[in-house]
Amino acid sequence: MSFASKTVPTRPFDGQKPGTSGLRKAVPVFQQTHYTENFVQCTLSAGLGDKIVGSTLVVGGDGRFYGTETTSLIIKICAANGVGKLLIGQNGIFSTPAVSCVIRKYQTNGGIILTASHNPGGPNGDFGIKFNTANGGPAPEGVTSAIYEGTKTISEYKICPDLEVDFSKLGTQSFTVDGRQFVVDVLDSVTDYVDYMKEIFDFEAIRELLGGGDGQSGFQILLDAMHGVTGPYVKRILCTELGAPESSAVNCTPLPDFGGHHPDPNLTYAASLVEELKKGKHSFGAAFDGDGDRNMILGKNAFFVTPSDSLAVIANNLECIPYFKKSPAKGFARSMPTAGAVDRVAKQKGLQCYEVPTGWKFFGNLMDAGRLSICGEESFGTGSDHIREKDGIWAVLAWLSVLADKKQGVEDILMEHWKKYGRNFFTRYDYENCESAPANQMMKNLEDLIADPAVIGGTHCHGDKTYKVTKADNFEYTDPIDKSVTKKQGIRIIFEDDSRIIFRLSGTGSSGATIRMYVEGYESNPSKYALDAQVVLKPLVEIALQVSQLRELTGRQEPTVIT
Ligand code: VG1
Ligand code: CO
Repeated sequence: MSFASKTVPTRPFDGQKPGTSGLRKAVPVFQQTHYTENFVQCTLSAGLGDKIVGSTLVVGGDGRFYGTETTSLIIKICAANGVGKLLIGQNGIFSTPAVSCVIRKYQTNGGIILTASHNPGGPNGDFGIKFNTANGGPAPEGVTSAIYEGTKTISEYKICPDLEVDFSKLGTQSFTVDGRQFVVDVLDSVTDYVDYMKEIFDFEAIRELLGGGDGQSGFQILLDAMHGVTGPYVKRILCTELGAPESSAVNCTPLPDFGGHHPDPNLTYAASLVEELKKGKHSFGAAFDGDGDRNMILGKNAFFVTPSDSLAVIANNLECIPYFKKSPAKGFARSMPTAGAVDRVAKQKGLQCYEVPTGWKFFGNLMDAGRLSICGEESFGTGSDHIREKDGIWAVLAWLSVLADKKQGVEDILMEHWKKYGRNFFTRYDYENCESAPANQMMKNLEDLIADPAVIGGTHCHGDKTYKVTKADNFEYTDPIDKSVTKKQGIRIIFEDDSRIIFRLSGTGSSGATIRMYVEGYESNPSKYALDAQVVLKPLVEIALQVSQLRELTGRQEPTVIT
């Protein structure tokens, strides 16, 4: 069928600046006339440049409200701009890691992901548009700022208004648009990803751990997809392929509003999983976020594995994953606020460990240059160079591989790990939806504080604990590969014993300001390993609150979420 495109006049909108990963706002913002069209047009123009005509892109999202409407718009705008082919997940569904996998497998020019990750969905919830480049990873700063610049001056976009494509049906559909061929290939959302996981992991070993198909091993697992996109992946991989009983997969139907919850795998928002695990029936539990790139790992009796430790444990046990037998680890990395547990593993193995700003895009350059194999963030993100996104299902398969190999429980593995390396206690306090002015003021005050040379050598006390400042800065990163410099990535105050307090403002929030306060303290006394992080870190938390005047400035006495 033949179609003609047209050019539609538009005007710039405020606030189309992409944050930590893509543009996120409340749904009604995207529903304003031309708002989504503008952003998609600028994404294509800046993201693909002179490669637009004849390019191939992947499109998919986490199934949240407004996803199908946006997918239809993207099809029309891509067709009008001369894109040659779209690979779309059936019904517009792809997890973020699956998009990365498909971009790389079919060597496309990039992809568009429709998600607001772990933020709530629904008519009044959040929505987001994210662009990934040809390496499968989130667009680097250069591309996102070019997109943003475009949104400030856009005066028209191209669209093929009559092109309606049914993306619920698998298979290839061809159209003629302005005399050019335009192809839409609707792919099964899970197949390419599952095939890849089978190459990476020893499915037979995991299958045996889970009871060889009858689920009778005594090793019971519980996976909570939180009504996000991972549901179909969990069912196909863990149940169909690996033999876990159906009862081990809960909340596996993706819902446009995630059942009214935050699809955020932490101790607060995944509380029902925690409660279930506390009953002691399951040996392993995990939850995933809306778009499937985050994971939370729990052991028996809801033993919580902090993501910084999860990363270190996986890095320490790579021998049991066939992928790393074939290509041994090249280096490790973590985001700056992530606790330094993985650094100790890297040191022991004689590998480099990189510290990068928050956001997965910073890992990509190191991976593409062959310097990095395993990386993670304290915010429930773990992954490897198999793709260029963090990957929740991958993390679970990595953990199950370790458990199958070591034949120990999650808690025992952590205890053994701490005995070898010591324990990096970590906690993060989130103050969501604060007023912007006081939050900015707090950051400004902290800037001023660290600019004063007298801060170094100063002491801070709480109870019988005294901490002496040895370093204070606003984290700055020079990319070792392209030498680009990223400034002001978080205020750090580092003490004599390597304890740290860190402050930054979230780049993914969709309204107001979210303050993140990170606290880390290292302990090498084995009698303390089993203690609660909140107890051990209490003095540092109090010092952080005093130094920042967070309570006084924001009026918040308690954080919204503690990790
Ligand atoms: C948060 C996390 C960060 C993560 C980002 C995207 O960013 O802290 O570690 O990379 O979300 O995660 P911020 O700027 O709000 O702190 V997700 O699961 O969007 O893809
Ligand atoms: Co996410």
